[in-house]
Amino acid sequence: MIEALEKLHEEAARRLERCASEPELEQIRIDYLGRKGGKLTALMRGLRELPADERPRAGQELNRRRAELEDLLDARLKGLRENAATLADGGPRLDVTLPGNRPERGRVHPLTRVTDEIIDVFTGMGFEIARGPDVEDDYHNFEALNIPRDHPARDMQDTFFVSEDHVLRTHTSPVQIRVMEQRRPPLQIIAPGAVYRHDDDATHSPVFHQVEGFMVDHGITFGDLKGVLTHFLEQIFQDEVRVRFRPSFFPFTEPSAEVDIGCILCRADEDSGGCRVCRGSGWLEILGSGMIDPNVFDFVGYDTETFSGFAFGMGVERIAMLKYGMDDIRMFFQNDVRFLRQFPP
Ligand code: 2NM
Repeated sequence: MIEALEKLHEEAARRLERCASEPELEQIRIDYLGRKGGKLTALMRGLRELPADERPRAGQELNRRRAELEDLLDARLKGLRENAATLADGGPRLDVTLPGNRPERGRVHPLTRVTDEIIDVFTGMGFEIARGPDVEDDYHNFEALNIPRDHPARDMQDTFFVSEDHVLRTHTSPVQIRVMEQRRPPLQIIAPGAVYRHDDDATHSPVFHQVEGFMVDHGITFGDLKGVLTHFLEQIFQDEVRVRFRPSFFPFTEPSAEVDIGCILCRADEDSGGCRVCRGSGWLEILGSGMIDPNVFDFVGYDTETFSGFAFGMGVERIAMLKYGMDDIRMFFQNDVRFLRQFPP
């Protein structure tokens, strides 16, 4: 009797586990607890045939099992109804106590970082930021910068022409011309932005970025140029950097100087011979600069007896490549996340 009860219970529990609908559940209830054909009910009836001394214990056990089965049936019914309600409601609810999916933080592009650092140093010295069009007319890109139509300097820049007399600006100097046309000294301006040259290899991109700047007032000298640019380089490349001014030529400045820093890889050791960054010279060319040519002042209508000024220009990619030890400019524009992820957020 007890054994038969055990078997019945196991059988009923297994069926309940697999049961997936209310009608199925009702059938299980009938099969075990039904008044007529219920298997447990049949065992209850069999009690009478048991010897009188076994009856109380068997009866107790039967009642216990019956109650247990009723509980199981009720619990399963509740579960089935909850599932049905959840599905009818459009699926499982969002568990707001679960930890969220943390979105990956974006990063500032290395060229933007370096541009921002350059801008910060100059605004710290009182410079303003100016911007201008990427498509320039011949006058602002060349003519007013003392680069006349047949001047050989126009061959130095491989220009993208948009039309007969419009070009993609080859430098940001035309922005300075536009500022000088509209305003009077004292002026301290930098012009950051994209520039375009027909050139494409590991160290030249057809689109790259410059920061150019100038300062014009009464009595600005080459000493001012040296002071401002030395401070700038010390800020960007850390204090111990060595700075060297070397005579050069630009059509828009006279005199002109290129500015070098001691090599940041071999630390300006001129005897080191084979450093891959400075190619053994111990020096890296960073800036072009000079005193603004009086011809440029004539174009914008400044009195060359009253005002003087200096100007300078630099390539953002070149500075970023030196800072981050890169040898291919194209990395900046491929947007490969393996490259971009190396710069901290
Ligand atoms: C350079 C080097 C030297 C420059 C000159 C001017 C302007 F408009 F004021 F004349 N802007 N930038 C300049 C001077 C740029 O880049 C290598």
